[in-house]
Amino acid sequence: MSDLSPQLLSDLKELAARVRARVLIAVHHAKGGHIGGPLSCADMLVAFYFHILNIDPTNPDWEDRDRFILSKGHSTIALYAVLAERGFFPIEELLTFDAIDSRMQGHPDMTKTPGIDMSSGSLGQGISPGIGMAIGARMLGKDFHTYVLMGDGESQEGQVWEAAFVAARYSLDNLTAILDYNGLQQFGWQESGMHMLTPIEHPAKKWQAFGWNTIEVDGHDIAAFIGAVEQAKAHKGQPTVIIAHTVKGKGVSFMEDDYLWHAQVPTEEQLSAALTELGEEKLAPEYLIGGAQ
Ligand SMILES: Cc1ncc(C[n+]2csc(CCOP(=O)(O)OP(=O)(O)O)c2C)c(N)n1
Repeated sequence: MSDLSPQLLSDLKELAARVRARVLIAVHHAKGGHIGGPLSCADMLVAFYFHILNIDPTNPDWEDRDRFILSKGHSTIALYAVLAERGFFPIEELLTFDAIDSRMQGHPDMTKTPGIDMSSGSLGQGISPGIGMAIGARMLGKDFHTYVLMGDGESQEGQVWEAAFVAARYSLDNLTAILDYNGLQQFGWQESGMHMLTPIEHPAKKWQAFGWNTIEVDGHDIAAFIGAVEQAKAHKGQPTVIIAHTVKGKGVSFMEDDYLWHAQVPTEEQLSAALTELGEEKLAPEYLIGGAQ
């Protein structure tokens, strides 16, 4: 467990609520986008960009920075919200999400957006460039760390396991993967109601079989998550995967644990209710306040 001050922890929690609100507002404004996945990883992204990563928002291409790859690229609106809060670009730009020619594309584009270390969106492809970055750091004698955040549905892609095998083969202890283990993906199956079988069962055993060190943690407990990352960085001789137990749609009760909120645009009423639940009514766009009256 990390020894964060109570004040810092409370600031990070507040930030995570604000990031969730910004995700909902941006998707509502764009009339399209993902919600469940971004809300699932919001706490971890805040932990990374406000505490863990060695980065400089004024110099996003600083060559000694830690690298972060959002392999589950469909969750990028949460990453944009965190990057905006961290000062990589203006908050207002979030409202250009998914618009033609915007830097806030529906999936992250490293050639467009400051702070994005790798383009992604086609699931399964994030660990491979993460391996390249980790080997690159080793060859150049640099001590930056590379992190890759991926989904459990994403883990059905074969490339994930080819990459897992290679990372262990090279003993890449400067590479940490995070599995956003929310147990849902894009669709459910009728016979199981809102649920489907967890995309990847017993992930720790599987990653261990591929030669990785594993740590399990609650992905919404920011202090515990930061502690898990510190443990991962301290582990030598093997790459580590942090299996973060999460809830898809976390933070908004009527979106939680329901695959139908994977990618759905909230109505004005739903957005209002969600912002109230998050304690972020103050962020509600004017048209929404008008609409709700
Ligand atoms: C190769 C590929 N196949 C399908 C998709 C469409 N797709 C986008 S998100 C998603 C589900 C992802 O589920 P998961 O990785 O569990 O993410 P989360 O639940 O965190 O949203 C799918 C199938 C894609 N982006 N890439």
